[in-house]
This record gives sequence, structure tokens and C-alpha cells, in this order.
Amino acid sequence: MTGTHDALALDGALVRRDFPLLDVEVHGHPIVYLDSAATSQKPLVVLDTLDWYYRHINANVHRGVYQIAEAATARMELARESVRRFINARSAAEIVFTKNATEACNLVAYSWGRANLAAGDVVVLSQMEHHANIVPWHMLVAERGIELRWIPLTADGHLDLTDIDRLLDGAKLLAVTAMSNVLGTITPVADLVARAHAAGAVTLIDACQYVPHVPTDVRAWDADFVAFSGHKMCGPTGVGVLYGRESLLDGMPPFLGGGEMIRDVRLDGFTTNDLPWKFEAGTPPIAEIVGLGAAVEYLEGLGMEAVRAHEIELTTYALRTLGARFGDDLTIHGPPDASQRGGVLSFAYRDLHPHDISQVLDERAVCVRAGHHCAKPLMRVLGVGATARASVYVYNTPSDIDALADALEAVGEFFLV
Ligand code: C6P
Repeated sequence: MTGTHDALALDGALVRRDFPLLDVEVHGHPIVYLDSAATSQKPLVVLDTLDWYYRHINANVHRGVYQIAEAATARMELARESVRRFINARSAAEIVFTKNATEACNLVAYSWGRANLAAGDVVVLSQMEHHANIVPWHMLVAERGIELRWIPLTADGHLDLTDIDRLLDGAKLLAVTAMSNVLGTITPVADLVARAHAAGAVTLIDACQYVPHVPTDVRAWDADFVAFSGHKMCGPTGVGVLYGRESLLDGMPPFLGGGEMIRDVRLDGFTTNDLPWKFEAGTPPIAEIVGLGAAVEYLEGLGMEAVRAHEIELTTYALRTLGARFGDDLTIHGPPDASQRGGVLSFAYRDLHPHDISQVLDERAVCVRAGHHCAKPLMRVLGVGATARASVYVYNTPSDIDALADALEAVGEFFLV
């Protein structure tokens, strides 16, 4: 692994040496990976940890009393402690491992939602939410008759908070993103949580795009629930996290039933395990959790302040370069100031379809995502069916942005000549 980097001094060229996939060639060109908002690449230390886990301590957890089973359990719980430290939760009991952020949001809807929401109760969402933080609530509209209220957006892609206190009036839950996966917008989470709490509402923060990129302190936010995925932060697929305030998790009914989440089972019923295992039914994704622990330590080694500073630098460079080279032919959605957004650049290029753009970019090994990005309500607000989206992470460099711009010029020549 690359050594520890000073804050504000992340060297993308050096960092990329930690990521074997970035040596891959596509169509005869070195890969230019600009789709980290969909999933990040994995550093060698995470790949090695997965390999080491399966070669040396693979066993089921919390069950065996033999050495490797105890080692597997200890490593898994060590990873939980690493995640706790990474987001500054009070206790490892507040870190529930899920499959991904989607499952974490669903856990809140199924367990907290079904225990606390009845017909007419209000859940406040924003118009820039990912489907993971919309559909579970639509399901409760259908099942329970709850009411959804929507925080609108300003023209430059921020939350329009003009009416926020009216929207929150009488609400039971505020569920909002910390960073939009389409616009990159960073939302004022601490302020929103304070307003929600003042209105008596519980808060769920979808931090799936935020935690991988920005130093995160769930205590400073004072959020009740925070959801994120391991695979967007250098970790393996198959593991996500729900942070939950202990007092709330304690009072919630279990989500899934089965092994691991029980203390006792009789013919006439069951009692639940302690936190956090009460919400972790069945054999967990042990290797993936251990791998996520390694990913967290890798990011800590880089320094999250440096990770964020690097993102701001690259995003600033991208906004400037693309603006200068394409002018009005290219529309980049979201806030124009890199300090108020993540490194997610959704764009429209003339009237070309995003899928056509991404296909031609692929011929030059430039990987971007095209589509609705699981945010169809936001697409409707923007008045588009889809966008092309480039997104950066720790291993990207200005030359990746230049490669994107060069490839976009080729797109222009291909379709418009
Ligand atoms: N967004 C993207 O390309 P899962 O799929 O459960 O790991 O993450 C869901 C999710 C929830 N919230 C936000 C803000 C997200 O960006 C995502 C995942 C990916 O934008 C896949 S659609």
C-alpha cells in the first residue's frame, strides 16, 4: 500500500498504483475509470485481505469455539470497530452490517417505519433522492397510507429550504441524501437534522455518496440513522452499513428473522439478540466485512481530509476544463462550485443521447455511466430522461479529465460532422 499522505497532498498518480484494475487495457487503450459513484475500484490491500481471509481463517462467526472460528469472529468485529471509528459513532453496537445502502434504508422502513408510522403520518424526502430512499417509503404509502412530502430544488441543484419548516411540521421522519449521486450536491445535513429534531421527526441520512469522499461524523450530524455501501469506498460488494442511534435500534423490532439475531427460540416464540446482531440474521458476509475493514483503514491511511481535498481539486479542474473546451455545447448539472459538491459530473452534450456518448467514450476506454442513475424523480425535475455521468475518486488525475475531454471531442466528430 502507498504510504500515508499529508492532508491536502493526495497524489492520484501514486494512489492509482494501489489499484490493479487500473492497469487493465480496454479496446487497446489504458482504462480511464470515471464511474466510481457506481462502484469504486479496490486497492491491493483489500484484495489481499479477502484472499488472506479465505486462505487462513475462513469459518462461520459467533458459533465455533475452535481457533479459526474465533479468529474470523474477532476480525469481523474488528472491522465493525473500524467502521465505528471512521464515522465517529458512539458504540460498535450502532453499526449494523447490511448487504448495501439499499438494504439499510429498507431496514429502517421495515423495522422503524412499520413500528412507528400509521395512516396519515408524514415522511419528508427530497426530490434528489436515489430510488433506495424513495421506493421503501412509496411501499409504506401503499401499505399504510403514509404521506410523502418533497423538498424541492433550486435552479443550481441545491435543496430549496424556503419552506422546510412547513414541510417538517408534524412529520415523523426526514429522509434525505447527504450527497446527490446525480448532481453531486452536498446537503446541509447537520442543519436539516436540527430542524427535523425541533419538529419532532427522526432522521435518516443516505450517505452512500458522502461517506467514501468526505470526513463523516455522525455525532456532529446528530443523525438517527445513516446508510452507506462498502463497495463505493474501496470495499467489496455485498456489504453495507446502517448506523443507528442505540436508543432507537434498541426499541425497534427485528428486520429479518433466523439464526444469529436471536437469544432464545422456543416452540412458543423467540427473544432477540443484543445490538447490533439483532439486525444481522443469518451468516453475515464475513469476508466482505473483513475486506471493508481493510478498505476503511486504507482510506484512513490516505486521510479523509486529503481524499476530499483531492476531489475538490479534480472537480474544479473538470468543471474548468470541460467548460473551456465545450462551452454551451456541454451542460453540467448541479452546483457550479466544487466546494459545495462531490466529484460527480452529470452532463448533457448537445442533443446526443447519453448512451451514444458513453458508447463512443468506451471505444477510447473511458468508463462513464449513462442512464437515470436510479433517480427518476430527479430526472423529471431536470426535464431529461437520462444523463451521462463521470465521477472521480482517489486514483483519478487531471489526465483522466483530459482523456474524457479528448474522447468527448471524438464523440462530437463522430455524431456531428
Ligand atoms: N448509486 C450510482 O451509480 P447500493 O446499490 O445499495 O449499493 O446503493 C444505493 C444508493 C443509495 N443512495 C445513493 C445516493 C446512491 O448513489 C446509491 C447507489 C449507484 O449512482 C448505483 S444506482
